[in-house]
Amino acid sequence: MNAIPQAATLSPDRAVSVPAGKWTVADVEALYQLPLMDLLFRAQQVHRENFNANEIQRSTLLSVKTGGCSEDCGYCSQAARYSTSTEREALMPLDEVIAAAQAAKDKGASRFCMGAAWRGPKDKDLAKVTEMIRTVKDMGLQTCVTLGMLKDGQASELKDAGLDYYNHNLDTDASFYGQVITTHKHADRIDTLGQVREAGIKVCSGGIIGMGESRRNRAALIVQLANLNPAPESVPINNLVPIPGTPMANVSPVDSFEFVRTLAAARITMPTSFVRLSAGRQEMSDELQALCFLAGANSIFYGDKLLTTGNPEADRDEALFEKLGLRPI
Ligand code: SAM
Ligand code: DTB
Ligand code: SF4
Repeated sequence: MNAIPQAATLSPDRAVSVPAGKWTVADVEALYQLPLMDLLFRAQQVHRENFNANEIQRSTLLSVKTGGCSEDCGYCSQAARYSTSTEREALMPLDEVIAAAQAAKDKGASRFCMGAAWRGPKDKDLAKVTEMIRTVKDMGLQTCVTLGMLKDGQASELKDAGLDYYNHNLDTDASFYGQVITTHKHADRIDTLGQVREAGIKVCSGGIIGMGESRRNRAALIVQLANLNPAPESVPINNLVPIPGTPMANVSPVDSFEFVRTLAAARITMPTSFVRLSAGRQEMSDELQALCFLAGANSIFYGDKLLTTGNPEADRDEALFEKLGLRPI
């Protein structure tokens, strides 16, 4: 009988500890190839060395500027060029943001994340967003915004307003990026992440699984995230929510176990990061979500809406946490 089997191509010392910036696609493909039970065991080991495995972080999302986006991201309901059911709206007034943040706080969220459907913020828009950040921060919530690509100086304005996290996803492997998005480049995303880091803001960056990418592309995305030095503090892994009217409306869904393996690979390669089980949770059973937590996911989006699509009701999450003995942090 095997003791703890190793994947043939992953030497035990690399599996235990790889210095920051040093993961290879072969390493991560080898993780994917492990028998599921071994992969989950290893993910749990890493998770428990760095976190309390029964605790989970909760962020609530609010779309403060919906629709009408200039970009062509093939998955997105908010791209102006696709005929989706999402209508273009103006930037939300501050009082509505405050009401939503208060409701999120009352429900127990620790972080409030405000999203805008922009290629990047114009300076006059950024002034309004910094006012939102200051107000939400004063309410005692951690703050996060996702506004697209930043220009020189904008990250420090966000930092001055008290921003804790900036979300900017790499979304997919650099070599697959051009098949999903043509209006900006993977390198532009890396550049914005560099500006965020430089300004002293924590990085939230992850991707989407199930866009027709290969396992190698998934492994490469994980490597590109893990090799950011330092790795993002928060890593949202989204399962594609297919949006009618977008080019990805009819992509075949990824196998659930492949999604679980992706979370485990993120956990092992980014041991001290919060890995967030993000979009796609509404379509998942309680049992599949439990498997995702077992693979090392320790954060969720909390509240009945993501940006334009649905998310499980807070009551369903509470009931699931109760059944699993998970405690919010
Ligand atoms: N416009 C900004 C940007 O692109 O960074 C911020 C908002 S954008 C909607 C934030 C992220 O939402 C995307 O990077 C993508 O990872 C995720 N997302 C958007 N539509 C999605 C979908 N249909 N399924 C899963 N994730 C999605
Ligand atoms: C992230 O990685 N996922 C969130 C948040 N960051 C901004 C957005 C998910 C959007 C899902 C599709 C929608 O609701 O429009
Ligand atoms: Fe615009 Fe962001 Fe949607 Fe791309 S993902 S179309 S940049 S809102």
